[in-house]
Amino acid sequence: MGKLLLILGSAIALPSFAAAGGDLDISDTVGVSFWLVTAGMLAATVFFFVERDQVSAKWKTSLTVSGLITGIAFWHYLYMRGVWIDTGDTPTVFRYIDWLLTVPLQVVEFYLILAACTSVAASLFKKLLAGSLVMLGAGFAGEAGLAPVLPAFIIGMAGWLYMIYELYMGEGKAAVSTASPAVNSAYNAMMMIIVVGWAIYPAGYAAGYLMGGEGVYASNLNLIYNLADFVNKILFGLIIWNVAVKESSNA
Ligand SMILES: *C/C=C(C)/C=C/C=C(C)/C=C/C1=C(C)CCCC1(C)C
Repeated sequence: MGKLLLILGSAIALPSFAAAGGDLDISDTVGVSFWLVTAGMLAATVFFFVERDQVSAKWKTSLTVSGLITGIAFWHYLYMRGVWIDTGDTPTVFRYIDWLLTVPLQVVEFYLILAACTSVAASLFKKLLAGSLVMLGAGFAGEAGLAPVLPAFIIGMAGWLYMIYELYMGEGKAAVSTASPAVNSAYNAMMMIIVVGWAIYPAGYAAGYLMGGEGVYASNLNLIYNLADFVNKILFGLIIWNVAVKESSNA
């Protein structure tokens, strides 16, 4: 374990030097937020992997997935903050590559929470995955200038709302009705994340692209996306960790 972390640490240290450009300006709020979230992602990654030892077997995979999510995000944040600080541009492609990897992993996480208590059909996983790909594909098309921003937004929203529908009304709801209180609190946390936490992303898109005129409000966009990543990757992982520790000490 110790060796593993050392290897991981040295591998990820490389781009942190490569990506660091000029100094961070104190008035660059967005740059500061990139920096804070980068550090938070690293800390969270180490934390989730180390804490695997504290929880019972069925929760270990959840913590592994949480650590992978923050680890992948850490890697991308090293580059994204470099792009922002050096050029002031929005790192759209890095951002979406990160989401393309981490959003399906969050869907895996949702699925694992449900699977911890009951047998959930694999079809639920496929539906959630499909919804998330529509959401991200449309969002990317809008942000990269491949499609007009408003229609892309509406299609992306439809993908997201479909996922909420499946979890609330569809198979997800049925799956938790007989679960333990701890699994229920993990399920409720998960619903909070996908409904409230994820809502920060379309709010960021709207504040960036839908404020009228041709302008793109890059500061709004990046600041809100960074906040959203902090909430959805780090806080969500901590909620799962908390439930896992409680469940494990009761067992
Ligand atoms: C770790 C990264 C996560 C959890 C990213 C989540 C991203 C979203 C929930 C994005 C949602 C969007 C819409 C609902 C509408 C179209 C624009 C998006 C892609 C920002």
